[in-house]
Amino acid sequence: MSKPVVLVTGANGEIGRTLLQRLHAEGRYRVVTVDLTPLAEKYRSLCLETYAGNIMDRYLLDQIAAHHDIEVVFHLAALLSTRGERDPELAHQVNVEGTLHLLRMAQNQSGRLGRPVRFLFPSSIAVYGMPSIQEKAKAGRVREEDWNVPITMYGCNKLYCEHLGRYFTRYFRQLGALATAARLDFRSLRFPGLISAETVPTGGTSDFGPEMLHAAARKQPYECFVGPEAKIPFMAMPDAVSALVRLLEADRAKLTDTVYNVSAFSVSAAEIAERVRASFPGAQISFAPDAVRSKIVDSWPEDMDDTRARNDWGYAPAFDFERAFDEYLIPTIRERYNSVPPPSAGAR
Ligand code: AKB
Repeated sequence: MSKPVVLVTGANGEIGRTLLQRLHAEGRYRVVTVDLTPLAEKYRSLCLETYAGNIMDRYLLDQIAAHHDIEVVFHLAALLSTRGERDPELAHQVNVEGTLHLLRMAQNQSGRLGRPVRFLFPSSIAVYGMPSIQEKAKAGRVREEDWNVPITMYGCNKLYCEHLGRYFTRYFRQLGALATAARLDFRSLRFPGLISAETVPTGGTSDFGPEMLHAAARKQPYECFVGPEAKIPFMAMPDAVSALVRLLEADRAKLTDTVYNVSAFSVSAAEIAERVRASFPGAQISFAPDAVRSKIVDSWPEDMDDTRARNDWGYAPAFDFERAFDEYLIPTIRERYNSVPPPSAGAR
């Protein structure tokens, strides 16, 4: 019996690279990727096939589906929140129309297979819109149905695609002959800011966390674009990939919804800076808040209530703030940059 085929879009991105390594290590799937940029050789060798192309190209997606019996889609390709504010129209095209093309392809594939293609979709904390710092502090850990009033094009895109996925899963062509055909199985996670030791994100507004850490490892000064008090939830990248794979494997009958909050640790920019300085003494970290990017981060909740994910499919992050730095970020980044900071009483 040949292993099922998984399609990963945006495979060259932050989540994509870590996911490819995880799927390869687990060895249960054959992986096909599509990304705007050719996959780096290190990752290409982990895949059955790699395609360089645009998810807006329906012909390419149909060709990929014609050559590979895809049973799972991890749709990671997206323009993130800051990049999306610089070109909202393009963000809509990629984030919404591109996603619709993938959903259409997965729906057609479900019909061909006679069973649902599982469609994993990373949504985001960006779907929330807290009206003020005071409300944000008062609300604390928000539930999935609270404050769904995003202030960015990216947040609007992610929220709408959550609803698109629910529609394809439960109601697609409910009036037509396809009403009883196999529909796809959409499963979505609302991620907080993600911090990877391997890569630095681009185009996001939660990027201040990883940017600060990687700049210190490279012994470069870092000017943080939000204020020290800016606070949102974060997650170590290995936990993000573990959550995606765990949700993929979850029993559909136990899932009470198609969208889940997942969180790990809620920290301020000042707390990240303090922790980075403890590991990289002499790190030059300053704060020069950008008014718009600060407003975006302030509109995101301090934390997300992930009780439903824990109850329905056993979500449990391995890394809290301290463990993320002590056991994953600092050791991996030091190895990556070969940057061993000078011995200091403050170093950990
Ligand atoms: C962004 O900053 O846009 C993303 C996100 C929070 O989804 N990292």
